[in-house]
Amino acid sequence: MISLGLHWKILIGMVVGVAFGLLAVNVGWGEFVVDWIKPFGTIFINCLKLIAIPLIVASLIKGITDLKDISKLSAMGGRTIGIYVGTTVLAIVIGLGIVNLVGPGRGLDESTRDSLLNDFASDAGARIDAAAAQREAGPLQALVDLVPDNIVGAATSNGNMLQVIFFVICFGIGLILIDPKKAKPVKDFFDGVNDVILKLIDLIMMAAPYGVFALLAALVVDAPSTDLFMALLYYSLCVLAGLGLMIGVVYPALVKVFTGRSPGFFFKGISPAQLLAFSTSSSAATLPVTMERVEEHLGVDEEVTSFVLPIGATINMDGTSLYQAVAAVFIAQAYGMDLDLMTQLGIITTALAASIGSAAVPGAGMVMLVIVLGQAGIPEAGLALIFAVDRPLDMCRTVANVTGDATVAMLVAKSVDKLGEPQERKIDDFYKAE
Ligand code: DAS
Repeated sequence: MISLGLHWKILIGMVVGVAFGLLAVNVGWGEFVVDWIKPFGTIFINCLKLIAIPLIVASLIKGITDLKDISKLSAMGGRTIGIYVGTTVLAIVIGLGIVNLVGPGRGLDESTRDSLLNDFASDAGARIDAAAAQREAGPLQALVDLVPDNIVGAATSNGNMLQVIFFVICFGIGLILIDPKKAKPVKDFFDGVNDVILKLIDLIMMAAPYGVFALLAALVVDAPSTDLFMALLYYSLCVLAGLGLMIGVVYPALVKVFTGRSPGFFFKGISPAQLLAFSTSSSAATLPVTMERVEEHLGVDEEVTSFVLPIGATINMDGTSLYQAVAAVFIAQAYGMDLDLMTQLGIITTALAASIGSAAVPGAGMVMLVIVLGQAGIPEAGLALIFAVDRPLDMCRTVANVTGDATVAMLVAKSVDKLGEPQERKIDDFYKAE
């Protein structure tokens, strides 16, 4: 009996899911898929999101208390944020280069543009309202939002991981500063919780092939018509080309140059997390697996993964920022607008801020795109033009987001000498058939 690695089992689940979805569409089983199969995909994602917060709390406290020295925390923090901003700005510049070179919006004929605007105006309006609520808040609101006034509320509300991270970092620092004899039982408790959660990840990942089967079968059934794809083909190809450059060239090159690890080693280690990011379109749901893969298969010490990855999942979204830059210029082109250099440079800063503000959940990048449009003077209603193909592009940009986080974790680990050999834990034993 051949024993397939986790990534192969997930890949098979995805392929069979797409095939089954296509079959369902052609034989009229769409409703059956939505009612009886899609729920299992939702349950799978919920299981992953369920353990994300406990994992962040336990691993971050363990990681910080292992540091024993707060100056190392600030050194690691500075490097982490610096590299995150650097890779995000690079992603935006790549996106702007491609969309200006190809000009996909200039080729969009008026009738298609107007029908897209009509067909998706209400959906776009809902996203615009969601973003407008965030935009009204003022320049320092993001900073204010970092500090929760109620940790239970922060931990339970969706996408508020940054507030949990803020509290846990404060708690970990407090733990370092108190009497070690008093701190030890607390630290041991969280060490134990951390191990339990990692074991739960193993168990949940046994269902991954079935979970992604359900997610992709449902996605194919819900997919928009092919003529919409054809109308937005060039726009989609610009986004995919940029994401492909980041995932296939930039990240493996950074890993090779700064850590000496080969692209093959990197992709073998991170691919199950990438496939999960693709299937779930959620960095938050993928985070537990990203942390497990980066630690166990890419050799990054837990002190680094527990700090770098939860923060990365919420504020480092290279794929999203690239998509926002391409989408903004595409919409401007579709309206016949020519954006001058200063406006495009402005897009770099607003896409950086918008990607940091995007929650790690499906569709968040499109909501925050409204901020980029607003700053550049591009009609926000133009969101309707790209609504139809947002979900498949969201799947791809989430893969870039997760891959970028793993890359930065390796670079930061190397810089603080915490990059070792992978300890291929027994997780794969679950999948090795007897
Ligand atoms: N789906 C988001 C994520 O989880 C990215 C996005 O919406 O752009 O990373």
